[in-house]
Amino acid sequence: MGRLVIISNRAPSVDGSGDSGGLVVALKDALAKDGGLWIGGAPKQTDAPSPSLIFHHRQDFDIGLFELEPKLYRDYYLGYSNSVLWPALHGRVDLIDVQPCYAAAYREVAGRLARLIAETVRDDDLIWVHDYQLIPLAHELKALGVKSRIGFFLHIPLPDLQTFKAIPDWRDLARWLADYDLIGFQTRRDLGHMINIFRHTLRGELRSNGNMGIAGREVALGCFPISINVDGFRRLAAEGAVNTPAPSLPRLIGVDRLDYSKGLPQRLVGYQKFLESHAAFHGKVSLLQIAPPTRDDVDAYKAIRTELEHLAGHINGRFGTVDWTPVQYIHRALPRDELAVLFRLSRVGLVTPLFDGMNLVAKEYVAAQDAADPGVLVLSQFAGAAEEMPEALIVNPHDPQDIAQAISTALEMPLGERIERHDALYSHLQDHDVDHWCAAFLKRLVSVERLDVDGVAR
Ligand code: GDG
Repeated sequence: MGRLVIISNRAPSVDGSGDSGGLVVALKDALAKDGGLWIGGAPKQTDAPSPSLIFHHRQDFDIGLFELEPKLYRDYYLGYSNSVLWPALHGRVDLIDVQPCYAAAYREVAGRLARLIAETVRDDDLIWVHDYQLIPLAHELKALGVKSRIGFFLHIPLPDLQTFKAIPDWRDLARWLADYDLIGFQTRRDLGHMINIFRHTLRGELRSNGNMGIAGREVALGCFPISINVDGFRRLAAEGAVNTPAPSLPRLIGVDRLDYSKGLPQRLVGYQKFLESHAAFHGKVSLLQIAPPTRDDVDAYKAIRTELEHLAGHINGRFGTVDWTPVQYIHRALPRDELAVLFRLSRVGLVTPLFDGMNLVAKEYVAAQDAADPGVLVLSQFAGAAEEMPEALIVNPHDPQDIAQAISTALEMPLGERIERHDALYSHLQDHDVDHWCAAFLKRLVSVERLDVDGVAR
């Protein structure tokens, strides 16, 4: 077996700084094993992009950076990826902004990237492509004669067939997906949607091994819920909390990129409902919402920021007193270690997206808790994490009454029940951490039998 080659829209930092969260932590060990390579976009785009990958050697793995012209990058990333695919795949077809130059840029980037990758990969390398920005890559690589096994993991949700068909290029997207050897999803929900889309669009047939027969070949599908470094995050929280005073009031916490999929206005409306119906809690609880900016060049993101700031101001104006601010809102990213401590010292974690592939904050909140006096997780039924975390208080994020009720249940939950729920959540997480996720995907990719529909090995 050759190297593991990871491909994503953004490459990790060349010097290893900023490796503390997310994918890099998840994949580092697997990459370090056999001299792995990570190919991803350079942090800055340039008017004179390099015609080849720019290689950097890190101690743990190699990095190959690709550069794009700023206009092409905008149309591919802010345009097609985040103004067409992101809203559509999150079920927000009302927010899709279709411009012909966006789709052209998306294909152009995949085509160019494939040519760069084809120059460097060998047949026995294992290629793992990440996320919606790069769906056409396997198609482009195969057209160039690349023989490596290619897997794809979708970090965000795949919606149902009707919603999927709102994307003008939905047939192409389905075909491009079918060119992978293995497609991984966060949830059974998304996997079911893929099966349905393949059946309808490409006459896919589900086989007894769970793979689909499509256009003369077999595509493997699987559900691989992503996770976090559970032990590492628990330690970060526990060690940081030693020298941090507990907040003066029981705290509710929310931590989300400021994105319309995260249900932030709905969460604040739910909190407002709670305050309306629970006067006894006035002055006795506070909500800390951390919502760092993201993609703020896209109009829909400007709108959600205005809406959230308006609501936070409204709640504070309506309920606040000289001594009490019901909502603390921070529109900035905080360091990861500070977040871990804030999670640990918050009585309730509010994770209420309208639609989310997984939602790592839900897992981080649970991992950060003090097992002897844990807080309570309130979790949207539409977060992928809900499939694995039934011991959370599961809510409908569209129903403010439901959120209000869950907040009050969480705040009043007896210690015994909090411990019981937390124990169950934590022990599941311990057995399903990020290493488990990575190993499960790669094991499946390596073992995919590459058969054509007649059962003949390719
Ligand atoms: C996509 C999918 C899927 C947030 N604010 C700060 C900060 N964060 C960190 C969180 C968490 C991460 O960012 C966010 O991860 P999520 O999973 O919650 O959401 P997305 O960014 O939308 O990620 C999602 C994920 O991919 C992985 O597959 O779960 O469904 O949408 O780790 O803690 N980190 C720091 N400061 C902040 O202010 N340091």
